[in-house]
Amino acid sequence: MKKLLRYLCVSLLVCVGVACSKSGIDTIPDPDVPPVDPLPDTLRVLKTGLQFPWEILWGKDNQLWITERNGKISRISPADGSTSFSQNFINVFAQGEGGMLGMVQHPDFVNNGLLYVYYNYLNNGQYRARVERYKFLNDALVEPLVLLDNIPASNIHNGSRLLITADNKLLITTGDAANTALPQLPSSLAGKVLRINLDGTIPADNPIAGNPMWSMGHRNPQGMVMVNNILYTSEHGPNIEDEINIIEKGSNYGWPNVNGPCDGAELSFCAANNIVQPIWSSGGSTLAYCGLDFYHADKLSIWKNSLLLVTLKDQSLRQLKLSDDRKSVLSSTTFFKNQFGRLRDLCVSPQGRVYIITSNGGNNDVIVEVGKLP
Ligand SMILES: [Ca+2]
Ligand SMILES: [Ca+2]
Repeated sequence: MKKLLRYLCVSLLVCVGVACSKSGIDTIPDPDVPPVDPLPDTLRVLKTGLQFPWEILWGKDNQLWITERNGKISRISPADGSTSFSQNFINVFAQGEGGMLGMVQHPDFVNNGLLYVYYNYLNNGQYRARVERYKFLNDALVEPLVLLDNIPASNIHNGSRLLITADNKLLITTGDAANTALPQLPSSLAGKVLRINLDGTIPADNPIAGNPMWSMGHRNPQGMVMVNNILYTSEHGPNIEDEINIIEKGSNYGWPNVNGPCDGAELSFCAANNIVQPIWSSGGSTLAYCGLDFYHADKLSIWKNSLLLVTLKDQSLRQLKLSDDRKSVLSSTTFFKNQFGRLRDLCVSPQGRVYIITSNGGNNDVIVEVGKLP
């Protein structure tokens, strides 16, 4: 009798918590199917107590995955903000703006558990970065495999967003690592968008044989998103002209000789080196452009067909409305100005909710869930 009562109680609880199937017990969600969206349409702080989170992504398992710069990777429930997995990596050396940074999951993560990270470490006392693959197995990230090593790093300008394309190439942004001589050198891994295969080999159709370089002349790109084969990056300018770029194979984006649009003394260098200019820039000041994503859901309908960009210094989210061909930005609208402090990154759920991470420090960083616009 006791057993039966307990069964009835559990069944009732399960039925109250989620939409019940007819049998009343078949409630384990299939990870391949995005769950129905049972959450109210609110703007809320989903999670508190984080320390400089750097990456947030919507996992293939319909959970939120984040990195924190001090060397931590965590999985967080989008329903209630609880942490269901967390692992610290002692091989990460956090210093200045460096540490555990970019992360992306393999498209088939649910079946193969493969996950790629970009982090800083010490190589014989030299500050460096690497791209490493892990396997998520029995609730642990195991079997590390270094795919790209010895990338120049510094206290500042480490780039380091990761993205996997539809044709299974891994794209990596790198900053100039505080050395402006490097972005214009094809032989250096710094100040580039890099492109490698998922096993770390170099694709045969890269611009230069045997070189992971895909594009050059970047200062500090900390946002990257691909939409229907158009690759966008966001990039920090020095004291003016943060940039949004469309990245084309083998192209030069100008840094340090050119900042923002080609003008004044830059014109001759631009003409001689076929510099690609940004499709959007911040003009005469910097906002500190950071995480970048694309929004096309019905939920927050005024954001449809827009790039969403978060900023650190300006402490805001910028909606960059795209043209129909998505090759240019039509307008910029500011949201959440000074509401949550510095904003590092964001992701979009299949239901059209937006999740933003802050970068304020003091173990006081949060995940904000946007299910409704102000
Ligand atoms: Ca540029
Ligand atoms: Ca310029």
